[in-house]
Amino acid sequence: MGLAEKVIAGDVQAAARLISRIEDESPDALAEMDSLYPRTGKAYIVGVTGAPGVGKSTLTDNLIGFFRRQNQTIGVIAIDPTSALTGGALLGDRVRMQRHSTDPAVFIRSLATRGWAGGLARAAIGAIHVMDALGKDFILVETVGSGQIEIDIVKASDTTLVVLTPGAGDEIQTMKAGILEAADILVINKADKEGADRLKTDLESMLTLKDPRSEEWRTPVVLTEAVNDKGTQELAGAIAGHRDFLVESGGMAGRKRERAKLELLEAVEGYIRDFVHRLDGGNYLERLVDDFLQGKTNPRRAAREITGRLNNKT
Ligand SMILES: Nc1nc2c(ncn2[C@@H]2O[C@H](COP(=O)(O)OP(=O)(O)OP(=O)(O)O)[C@@H](O)[C@H]2O)c(=O)[nH]1
Ligand SMILES: [Mg+2]
Repeated sequence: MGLAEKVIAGDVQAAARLISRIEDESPDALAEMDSLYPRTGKAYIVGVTGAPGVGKSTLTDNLIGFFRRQNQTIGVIAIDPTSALTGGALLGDRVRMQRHSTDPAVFIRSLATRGWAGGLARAAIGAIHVMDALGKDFILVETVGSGQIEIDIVKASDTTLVVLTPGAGDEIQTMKAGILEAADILVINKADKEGADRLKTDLESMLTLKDPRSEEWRTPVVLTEAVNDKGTQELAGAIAGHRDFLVESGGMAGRKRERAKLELLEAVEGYIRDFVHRLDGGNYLERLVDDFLQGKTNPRRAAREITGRLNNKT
């Protein structure tokens, strides 16, 4: 039996192995994925994003607990785009979600950046598919709010939670830069701290300003106190509400389409990258770089030349 078949049969170890191979960008992993696709599309994907330390992992842990009480099975993917620099692999996340680490219905996996940023998004989407094919009902994807990876993960999710904390004036700035639009649900965690209600009022007025009479989804603002498992039920209720909205409005199809597009583009980029790196045993790329440095070519011309080689497949 291949890894994919084992995953479909519910083999957790095979799933872990397949995700590692996807992370390593191993070609046989991509081949395994081919047989996995027909078995995906059932899981509901929730992205959890926000600045470092706002309580994403604690909230995720609470949501796992809530969904488990409803007999749902859970996959968790924790993404750390900075861990390649720090060398740490989300030790904190592991510790905070340990409560569920022995529950066979919960599958937790962290992913770290190894190469270029696009590779991480690709690995994350691969891991989502594996957990989906494994039969998980919900997949929670935790990512630190920074840059492109976050945006890609937002695109990959059905419901995106953006987590804030009171006293975060600069976070509202970040949101103005676009993350507000990306949030399906805003979570104010650490509601035990001063200023939570004020932040809620501020956010709600910003949201009203955004689209006063819109018939679209109205982003709810949910207060939580994750360390004390408070607000979890409200949060889970908001997720269920958004899911219902997506199903009724037809928005679910749009998200799936967005996800498929992202994945296709990542695959194409990866394919071309690999192709260029392998051309003439790697010499071709080096020659192009030499030519560029010596002013004999430019990136646009080089790109056209590469496309030519791609056409001839030599
Ligand atoms: N006071 C208070 N502290 C909290 C609350 N929720 C989480 N914390 C604490 O905040 C710290 C960070 O929590 P995490 O869940 O690790 O936050 P995170 O967003 O996953 O952090 P990174 O993954 O490092 O970005 C921990 O010390 C938590 O105990 C809360 O509701 N109130
Ligand atoms: Mg965390």
